[in-house]
Amino acid sequence: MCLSLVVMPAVADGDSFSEAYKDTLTVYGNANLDDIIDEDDVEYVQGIIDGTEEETQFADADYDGQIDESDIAQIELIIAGEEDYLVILDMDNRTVTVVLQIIFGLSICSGLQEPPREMMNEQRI
Ligand SMILES: [Ca+2]
Ligand SMILES: [Ca+2]
Repeated sequence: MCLSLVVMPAVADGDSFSEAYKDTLTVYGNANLDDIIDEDDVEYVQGIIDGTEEETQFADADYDGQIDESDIAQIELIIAGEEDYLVILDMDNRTVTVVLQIIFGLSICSGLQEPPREMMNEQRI
């Protein structure tokens, strides 16, 4: 069964959003505010816990309001691809928790779908 639930950016504030977060992956866990979640983010959160780095908007990987070891655990799960959920900031500046099992289901579904007819028409022009 294919659900039609897709995390789609709203067009409206897309410009100001991409201005504000130009090169930043807006996923909680991206503690150092670059464009990827990797070991550097683990180190960065450790730095915040140790008091050597500034807290950042996306350092609270599990979004429970505090930055601690559980955020490092969540980031390590993300790196390993084993996270149960992701907390992201969407294009409307809303914080959204995405349960990944749904996404996996969707990507399997969409992989089986034919391209939309409108797209095919456009390609013929
Ligand atoms: Ca990062
Ligand atoms: Ca946390």
